[in-house]
Amino acid sequence: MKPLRVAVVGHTNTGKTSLLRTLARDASFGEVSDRPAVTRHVEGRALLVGGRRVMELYDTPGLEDSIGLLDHLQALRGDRRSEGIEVVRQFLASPEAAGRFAQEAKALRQVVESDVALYVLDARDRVLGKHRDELEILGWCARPIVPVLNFVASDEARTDTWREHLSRASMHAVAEFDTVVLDEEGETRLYEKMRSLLDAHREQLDELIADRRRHREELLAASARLIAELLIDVAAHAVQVRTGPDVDVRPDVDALRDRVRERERTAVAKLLELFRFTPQDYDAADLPGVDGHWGLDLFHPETLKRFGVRTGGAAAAGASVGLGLDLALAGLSLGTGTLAGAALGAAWGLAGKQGKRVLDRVRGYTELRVGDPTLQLLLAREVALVRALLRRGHASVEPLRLGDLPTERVRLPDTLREAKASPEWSLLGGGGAPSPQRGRAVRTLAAEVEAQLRRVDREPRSLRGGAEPG
Ligand SMILES: Nc1nc2c(ncn2[C@@H]2O[C@H](COP(=O)(O)OP(=O)(O)OP(=O)(O)O)[C@@H](O)[C@H]2O)c(=O)[nH]1
Ligand SMILES: [Mg+2]
Repeated sequence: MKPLRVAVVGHTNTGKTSLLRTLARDASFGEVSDRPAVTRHVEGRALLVGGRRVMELYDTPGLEDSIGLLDHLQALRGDRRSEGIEVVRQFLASPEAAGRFAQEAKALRQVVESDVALYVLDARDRVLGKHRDELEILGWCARPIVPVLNFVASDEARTDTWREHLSRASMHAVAEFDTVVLDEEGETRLYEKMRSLLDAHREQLDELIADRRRHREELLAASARLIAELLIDVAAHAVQVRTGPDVDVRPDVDALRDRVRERERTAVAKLLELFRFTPQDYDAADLPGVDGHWGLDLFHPETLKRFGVRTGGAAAAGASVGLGLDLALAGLSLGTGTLAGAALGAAWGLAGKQGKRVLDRVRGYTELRVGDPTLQLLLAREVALVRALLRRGHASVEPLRLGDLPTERVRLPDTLREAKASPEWSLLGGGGAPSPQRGRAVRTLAAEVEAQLRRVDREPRSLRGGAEPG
């Protein structure tokens, strides 16, 4: 079956190119700008399902002079009773279509050559003469038209006024959208509106709707897996260091932190890639731009506090061993040989099972590892990131914002406790191939993380501002 051809038309600056970016999940399509008349030519983009083109979207230049064009078309028609489409064809073949109305002609030609037109409106606009004329001209093209109210997330959107006006113009299948805030249900409704007007293309639109749903499920599962791998790597990682009055563990502490930071950066890069966003959307070096949250170092107690994680344990551990590293050690757990072996075993819950490592500590070794608060922070951050990515339209030009953190208190999954007793699960130290045990742990943890992602995803979403819950 031939792909469904869709012309995206409307006044300049209403977000036509942005709509294409969002529907195609492609932030690099065309040029999006506040300047008027940015798109100068028709440009197409296919939507694929299972490698097949099911829809072709065509971006068009904005209709600038619809008032002048309607006058022109009416003059062309004169007293004749010709159908609108004939007049439009006559116009498209005339010199004016290459001259004075060149931009408009490109858009109209694409409408005439398509199966349906999406007529994009800025819902913040007042209903003006130019809109009435645009609608009338599109009516002459004899193609089904689905008006798309864009910018509906804005406080100034006049959605009801527009619906009423469009309804008076006999347009009842109106879609609401905001290209910056991705609302999958809004997207589904848009396709459903098209389906209601295009019986011959039902199947393709159904396929597309189903594919989008499936894709979202895959995104959730794949994100959960990336987060699980990160957490297992970090939780299981342990470094043995000597302790004593004359030993400085700071270099070891710093090295461990750097490894963990780098590991988080890798995970974030993979998450961005998974959602088809580019590193420019979230620049690790440009930290303060992102709502302050990302700007806070993973190991700074203030960060833990901001993310609602209590620091008592780890910071206190650093202080209590009297190494004078209390704050410097925040976020890292410190097992220490200065404690009695029995107390230590109890504290770590490792006695018997991990005899040698306990013994090492008693002999004046200590084990550095990332503490629970930091693990909680990592989990909270990554969950917040995925939530923001799930709601980010590919037309967004603002830097990625995490918004408020998920309201749910982040609980550390049990699998992570097990990970702490299994340093060989971590690939952080450069270790060998992943073991089957690690694989199982990642799967178990990923299932828990996925459940958490679904919960935060269900949190009420306000369209305004995107990521923050209502
Ligand atoms: N907040 C918000 N901004 C949007 C939305 N859609 C588009 N924009 C912004 O509006 C401006 C115009 O968007 P474009 O997609 O370039 O508009 P266009 O209709 O293709 O414009 P021309 O090609 O010039 O006709 C850009 O600054 C976009 O970032 C939206 O739904 N919400
Ligand atoms: Mg454009």
